[in-house]
Amino acid sequence: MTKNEIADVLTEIATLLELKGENVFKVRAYQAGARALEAIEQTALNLLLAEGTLQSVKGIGEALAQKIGELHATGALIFLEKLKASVEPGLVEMLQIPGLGPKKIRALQEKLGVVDLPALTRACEEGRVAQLDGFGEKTQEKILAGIKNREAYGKRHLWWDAAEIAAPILAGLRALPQVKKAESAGSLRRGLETVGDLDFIVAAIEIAPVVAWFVAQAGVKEITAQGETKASVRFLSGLQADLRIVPEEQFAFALHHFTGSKDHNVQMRQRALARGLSLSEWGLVAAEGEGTAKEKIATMKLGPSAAGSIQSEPELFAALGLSFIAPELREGLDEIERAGCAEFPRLIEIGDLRGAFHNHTTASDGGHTLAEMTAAAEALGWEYLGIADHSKSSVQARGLSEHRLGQQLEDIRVLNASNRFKTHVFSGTECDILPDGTLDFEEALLRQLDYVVVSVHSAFSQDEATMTARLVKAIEHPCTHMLGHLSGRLLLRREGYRVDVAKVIDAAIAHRVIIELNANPWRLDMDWRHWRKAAERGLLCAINPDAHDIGGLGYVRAGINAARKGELVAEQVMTTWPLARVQAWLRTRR
Ligand code: DGT
Ligand code: CA
Ligand code: CA
Ligand code: ZN
Repeated sequence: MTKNEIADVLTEIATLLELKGENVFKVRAYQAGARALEAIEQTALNLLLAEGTLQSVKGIGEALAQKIGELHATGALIFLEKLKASVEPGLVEMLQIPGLGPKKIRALQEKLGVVDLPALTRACEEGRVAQLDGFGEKTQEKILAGIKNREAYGKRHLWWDAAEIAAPILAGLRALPQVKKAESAGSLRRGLETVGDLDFIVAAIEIAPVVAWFVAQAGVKEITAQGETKASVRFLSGLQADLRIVPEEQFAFALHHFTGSKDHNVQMRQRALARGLSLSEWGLVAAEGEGTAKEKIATMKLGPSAAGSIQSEPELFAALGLSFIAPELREGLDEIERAGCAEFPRLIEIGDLRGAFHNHTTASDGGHTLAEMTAAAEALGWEYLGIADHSKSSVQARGLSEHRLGQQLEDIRVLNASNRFKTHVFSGTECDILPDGTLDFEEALLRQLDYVVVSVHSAFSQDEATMTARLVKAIEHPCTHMLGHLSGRLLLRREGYRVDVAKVIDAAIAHRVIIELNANPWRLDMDWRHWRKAAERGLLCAINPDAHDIGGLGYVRAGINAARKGELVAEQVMTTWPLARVQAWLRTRR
């Protein structure tokens, strides 16, 4: 970390301590430390740290010097993590409201019992905040406006929505004559299920026209920052985007840095340090000697592993003795350690898919007919398409009765026999798992279908043990092939129901039942965090778009992201298998 970054951390610590009502001298010590760092030269700081004499600087004591050393070397501080965890999260959130500092927040807490934003909103609306000493009507109004603004703009966005906004911008950037390279970075590139903001990294020979083009994009509501080499904008949806422009020789470093994640970056920097190197968004240079990486590169004091020779991320990883780590795996889990030992297997790609199983038609709540859905699957080049309309208990989704399911079965038989499409259609059902774990259709009917997906669509509020037993019972049913959307979550809208995921995975493995990776961008369920371990233990996956219209088939792209984050390879995902193998597998489950 640079001295300015460290100073910011010290200021943050002071704020958190003040928020906790800690001793004012302690608070001031951190504030003074931050000011002292701001006054000092980076080279002087490096020297003092190297000599271990930082505490000789006015305003920096023994304890502070130790913390600064830790931050400088590792970019992280255990003390800060602990401190953050000890403060009520609602109070920390209140700090983001303009006009609210630690003193005011403490007053709100002590006098009005306000500890989070919903309570603060109520207190403002009831006029109680205006009556407090040092607040008044104006402040109250400003706080309310700040909360509303935060609600509109502070939220995260679905990966899918963010990707749709990013795609034309990235294409536009690449088409500019001044642009040599352009990529989107950040959580979007890592394929995270939700995205805070977009990050674009561009290598350009001329900067100003690129910035001018970026801030003039359709849908830009506001330019929130504009500097010499960067700009930030806010789109109508509230999504923000950061653009950074770098010289071409820095592109790989900037792309890696701004792809993150932050945890991954911290660990990469530690690995570099252990090899006597300093890694940053600007380059990779020898760690010893004076100056930051940026300064060293600026003054061309380049070491043998200088920035100039590294042109790409694979080369950057190789320079640290690592095999290439796909962006989706850079979450700071154990990927760096593993990349030091071996290559990662080739992760699943969109082109590996040959079909999907959980799709709806106009027979239940879908928007396109069986023939329209099949034509769309054929256009995607899929060998097979599974139709799984809702079952009779899902009344609101126009679930099929036994009679109507029988008709659909016949329709599918006729369609396949007609050879009208190259895509084979499997007849299935998304059969409700009733609250007691039994299925919505009789076994005799289920046996006539090619396959059965079982899902929960009711009684979401069951306790964990009941819900877990319910899912396990459905998995044990002899006709079940797949479990649909395991947790029932809707990202940014609704938490999943309470369920013991480990027990459900165990049951699925034991009974050779597939757990789907529901690729609907709102769901991405089962969560990517469970896949790697489960698949290693033999769990089979199916990437299912849960399409309710022809456009919905394209959701598999979001599913591929999640599958890659879960480190799945094609073999572990049944929907990459050829038709004959899928048919054989479905039959052995009978
Ligand atoms: P988001 O936008 O909240 O979904 O998540 P990210 O990962 O896109 O985060 P963002 O946009 O704040 O920053 C992009 C990347 O830049 C981040 O993944 C890692 C890097 N980065 C940002 N701030 C820091 C930092 O304080 N330390 C380190 N080591 N890296 C950072
Ligand atoms: Ca971001
Ligand atoms: Ca950002
Ligand atoms: Zn469903």
